[in-house]
Amino acid sequence: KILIIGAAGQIGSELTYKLRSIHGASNVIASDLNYNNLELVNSGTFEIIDAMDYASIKICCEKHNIDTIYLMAAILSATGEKFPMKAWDLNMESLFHVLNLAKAKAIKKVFWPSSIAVFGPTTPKENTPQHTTMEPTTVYGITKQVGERWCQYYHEKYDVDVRSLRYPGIISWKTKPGGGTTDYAVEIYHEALKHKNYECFLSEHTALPMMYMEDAIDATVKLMSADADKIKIRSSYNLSGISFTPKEVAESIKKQIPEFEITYNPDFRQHIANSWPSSIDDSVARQDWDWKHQFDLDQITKDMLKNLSNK
Ligand code: VAH
Repeated sequence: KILIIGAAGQIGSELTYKLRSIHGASNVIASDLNYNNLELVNSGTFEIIDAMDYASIKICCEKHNIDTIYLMAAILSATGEKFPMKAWDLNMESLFHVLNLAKAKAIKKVFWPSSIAVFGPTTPKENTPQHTTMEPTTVYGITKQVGERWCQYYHEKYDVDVRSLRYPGIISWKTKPGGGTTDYAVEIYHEALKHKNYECFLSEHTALPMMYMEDAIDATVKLMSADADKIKIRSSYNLSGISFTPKEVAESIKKQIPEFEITYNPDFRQHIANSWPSSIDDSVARQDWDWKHQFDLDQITKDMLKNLSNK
């Protein structure tokens, strides 16, 4: 059975629904410290787990006969800059707990998300390659870089089957993201519908790698179901869909809502965004396990506005 830690989060919640549709609801246990998402809590087995508490994770695995864990709990880039040691503690302790359960053969498989935040200002910005200079300047990015090192170490030293993706910014409508720098690309759709204008906290030409949630979930399912011998990268795979700037997403929205207006008022998150690549080369993921994204910007815009209007 599958346990999702951090199931109430932006990716965790959609991963829960998707994995339940594939494996059956009774075979996917959702867990989080936050139990306020009643749709999620009432959609199947839900356990309250603190990702930093090894005992509660271990007990849950024994209780539900878990063999695979998706560790989706983390403090993201913007919040991590406000609470550096909390971000380090949560992001690292939770990873060690899950890797050590796998090392002890208490579970068989682990998914752990990395991020384009592993890259820094000295990384080539365009079509950032799988193997390159990585000097992250955010606490979140540091936890993802060192987390990748530990994933590769546990795979090579203890034969742990841990798999990982360097997610770009992810756009979705079901569950709001929390504390990220790419969150503007979600907020802008909510504001476009509510107020027909949006004050963007990044400057208009800030290009960042982005992806629609459906693509991110498909990539995660594809990676985790691939034969182990196809997985050549045990740190974390570059993953990319599209790249766009706030100006480009505003133009895409204007095609649907002509009177939409955007203004720019960059805040501390501009410095974080400036340290990240503007586009990613994910050719290694494409060749190793046949990855391909589907959604382009206008398709994302149409799907976001349609679903947010119906919500
Ligand atoms: C963040 N959404 O903004 C996350 C993600 C690449 C960005 O890691 O921190």
